[in-house]
Amino acid sequence: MDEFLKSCAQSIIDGDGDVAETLAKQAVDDGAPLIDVIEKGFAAGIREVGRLWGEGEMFLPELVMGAEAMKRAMAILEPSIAGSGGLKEAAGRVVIGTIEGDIHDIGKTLVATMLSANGFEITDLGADVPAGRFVDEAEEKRADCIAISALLTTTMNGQKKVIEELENRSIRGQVKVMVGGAPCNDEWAKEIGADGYAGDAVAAVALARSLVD
Ligand code: B12
Repeated sequence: MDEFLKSCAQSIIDGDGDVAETLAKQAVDDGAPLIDVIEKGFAAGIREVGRLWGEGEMFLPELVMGAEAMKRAMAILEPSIAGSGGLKEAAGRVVIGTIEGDIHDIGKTLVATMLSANGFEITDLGADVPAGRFVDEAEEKRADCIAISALLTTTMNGQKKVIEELENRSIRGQVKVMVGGAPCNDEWAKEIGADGYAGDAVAAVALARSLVD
């Protein structure tokens, strides 16, 4: 399994979408633990790509190729995770998206998929979503929880704007807010008055359950 996970990571580092897709199909066919395949395989690869890029050892086209390979693998893995059912208890309605100005959607989509696989009803607004739109949709869908992803230090402040918008409309008490994404942490969640932070998709499910309960 370790070798397999390493190959998954390497396919992303190489930006090789064909290999990533083949490995993802193999994981599904073999009944491999798909969350591990994503977190310890493909996502480890994209994080390494980010590290190499941050250190100037990779250029933007290679970063984009890595992200595209990742998306191709995810397109195969996600339907199988969503179809796996998971535990259906404590479901609630969640409106999720990546905040305005931020196009990173891989982690957000993974969180949405995991929540859905665990019985939550998901409205996925995609990426680059204005603060007001999160609140509009939460009101319309009578959501229990708004989940906001931010991957950039320049966009994370938008998470705070969503909470301010809820306060402006006097509905802050009716909907929980959870935040996530690489620059976020527990302290940030506290600082902006969010109800919780989770560092990965598995923790996000546990957090959503506890907030909705
Ligand atoms: C892939 C990637 C891209 C891809 C995005 C493709 C896509 N469709 O998503 C592309 C190439 C397009 C890209 C563009 C840019 N990127 Co980029 N990118 C990354 C990279 C390498 C990986 C992100 C990723 O997908 N990780 C894998 C997923 C599975 O992990 P995740 O996103 O962290 O999500 C998990 C958790 O955080 C959590 N989570 C996520 N969201 C949520 C939400 C909730 C509610 C909860 C509870 C949990 C949760 O659960 C997820 C699953 O486990 C990161 C590096 C890194 N280490 O994060 C840089 C990174 C985020 N990018 C960065 C930058 C600077 C950019 C650009 C500005 C580059 C440029 N100069 O153009 C642009 C931004 C454009 C924009 N306006 O958004 C910087 C941000 C630096 C900073 N401090 O702000 C990073 C950190 C790279 C670096 N080391 O410098 N990027």
